[in-house]
Amino acid sequence: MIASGNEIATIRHFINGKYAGSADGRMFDVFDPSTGKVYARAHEAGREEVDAAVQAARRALTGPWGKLSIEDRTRLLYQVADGINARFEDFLQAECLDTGKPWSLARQVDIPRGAANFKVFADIIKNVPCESFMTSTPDGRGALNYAIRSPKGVVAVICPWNLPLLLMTWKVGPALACGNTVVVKPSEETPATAALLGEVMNAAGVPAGVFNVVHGGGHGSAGQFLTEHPGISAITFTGETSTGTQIMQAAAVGIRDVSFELGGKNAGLVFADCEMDKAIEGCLRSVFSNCGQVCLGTERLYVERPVFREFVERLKDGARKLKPGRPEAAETDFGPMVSRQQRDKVLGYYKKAKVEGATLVTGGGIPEMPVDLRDGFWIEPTLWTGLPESSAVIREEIFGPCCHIQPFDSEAEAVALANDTRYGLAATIWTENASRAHRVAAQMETGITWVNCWFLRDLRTPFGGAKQSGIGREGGVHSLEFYTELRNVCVKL
Ligand code: NAD
Ligand code: 6OD
Repeated sequence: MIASGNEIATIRHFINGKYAGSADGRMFDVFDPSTGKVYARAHEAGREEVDAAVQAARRALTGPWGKLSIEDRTRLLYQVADGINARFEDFLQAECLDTGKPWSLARQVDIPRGAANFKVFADIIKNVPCESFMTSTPDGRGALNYAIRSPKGVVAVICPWNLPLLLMTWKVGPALACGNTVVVKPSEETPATAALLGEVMNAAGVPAGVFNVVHGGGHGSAGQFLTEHPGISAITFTGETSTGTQIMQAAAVGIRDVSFELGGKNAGLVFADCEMDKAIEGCLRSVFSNCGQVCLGTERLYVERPVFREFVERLKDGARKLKPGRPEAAETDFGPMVSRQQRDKVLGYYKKAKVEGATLVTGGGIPEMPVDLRDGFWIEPTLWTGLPESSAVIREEIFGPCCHIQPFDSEAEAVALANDTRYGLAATIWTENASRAHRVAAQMETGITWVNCWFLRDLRTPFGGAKQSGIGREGGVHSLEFYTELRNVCVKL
């Protein structure tokens, strides 16, 4: 897969159990965001490679994979999870080369979740009950109705760059557990771990064609070709809301089902009765983890006025202590942005905040880095106060390590401010008043609300976005709703 040459590695598609290049030889550069240097070149799929992957996936549905019992299928998924763990260091290196994220973060979050996503859904599918009804009939003998789940077919899995392995396997795990086959299109920024997963699938004995990967971009490239392919039965997508609109249009042709996890502009509400140490620690994570490139991250903080000054000072101190540096260094806890383009976008918001009259609490630019990291896509963690709610910085998803902090005077005002957005992905509430916590949580127009924590995940729970942050829910049995076709059988007795 990543065939190391002298310097630059090569990343190939994984189709029908084999690594392959593109017929027309088209390739694109893959950057190490910490140095800004090209570290690999990936083959770019045209319609031909996408078609080969979809055809392989379609054939695999009726091959040995389709004939496996649930026990045998889930055993294979356990072997995939074990295979990821066995090659933990390879996945760690690949993920951190692609994203620049600190090894400490990927070691704790991304790679373990990559394995867990297979085990959890293997367990869930084994234990899912079957719905049944006894129905009365005029002859008094009745009928038995029962529902059975069958795979949807070939699922297209289209992924973003921020948590590449975690978010890909979060879809591939349940899709395979339900008996589907998949064609994955990882982000063009971060193709490495998807490609590496092919080796693990082969080693685990997953039949050829069940898991396929094609590389390339979105519009006018592999992403678009995949979503338009008539052999695709359903599309699961994580990414920007505007991309979701395009994919939904493609899915409309042939009436294919979609599951979308999209953008967010998540609010954090800090009440004066919070435990301040806990709130500061949690908000530092929710604003700055993964260099702010987490869809669930907080970009708007509303703080009750009596503790506003203290909160801003302490969050500033915490932000200033974050250490950018080499991803592998033990002391590094702050990585670069994924690409120059993404950094330029975020720096654009830093400029806008200045023009709109924000008070800069900390950051606002590019940090000084050692010579070998100077061309990396580094950016300063940034906090502002003083902007009106109409500001672009408060209304639009930035997806960077920055947050605006605003005081509030009443619970009702805090709820109204949090909900005043077209997005509805996540909210966090910091309070030690349990009644307030439940009351406010119930009013959040979001798919997930965390109280006194952030990104604490139980994979059995429903996950997804309200409003323009998504369509559908995945997680636990909710994933089965998307990845299976529920069919009813009615037997006259
Ligand atoms: P993006 O929408 O630009 O790209 C995501 C994927 O879609 C990439 O693989 C890309 O190549 C592909 N793509 C782009 N245009 C396409 C098209 N027309 N047809 C088919 N595929 C296409 O998103 P991104 O920049 O990679 O990721 C950042 C965004 O993802 C942010 O908005 C963030 O909030 C969102 N996100 C959401 C969640 C969630 O769980 N809700 C999780 C992570 C990221
Ligand atoms: O934890 C998950 O399952 C999940 N989908 C996280 C999304 C993070 C967004 O950046």
